[in-house]
Amino acid sequence: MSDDATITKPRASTKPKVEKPKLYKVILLNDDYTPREFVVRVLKAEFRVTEDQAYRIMITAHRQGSCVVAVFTRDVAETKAARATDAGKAAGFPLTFATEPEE
Ligand code: TYC
Repeated sequence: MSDDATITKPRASTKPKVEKPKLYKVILLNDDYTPREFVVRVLKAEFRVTEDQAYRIMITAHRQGSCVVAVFTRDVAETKAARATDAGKAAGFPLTFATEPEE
């Protein structure tokens, strides 16, 4: 063995082996044209919320301009937002669901 050989002791790692995935919010945006009942129907179908929860989310967006529907991994959030927005478009409404990373 050479003189300058150094032995490094392995240290206990503090880095988690499994990274937790970043989460994304799906946000419902208000508009002046989509009927309230239609918004409720889309929320129930795409996000599996109850009538009561869907109504509260819809009325919050209606009054405040937007409302967080739920948080998911990026892929799921983007897919659900796109599907829900497409459901509005297919019926001729400007209903929009956006996504945004959580802090
Ligand atoms: N503002 C719409 C109306 O008065 C209803 C509505 C609520 C539309 C929430 C979109 O995200 C929305 N018919």
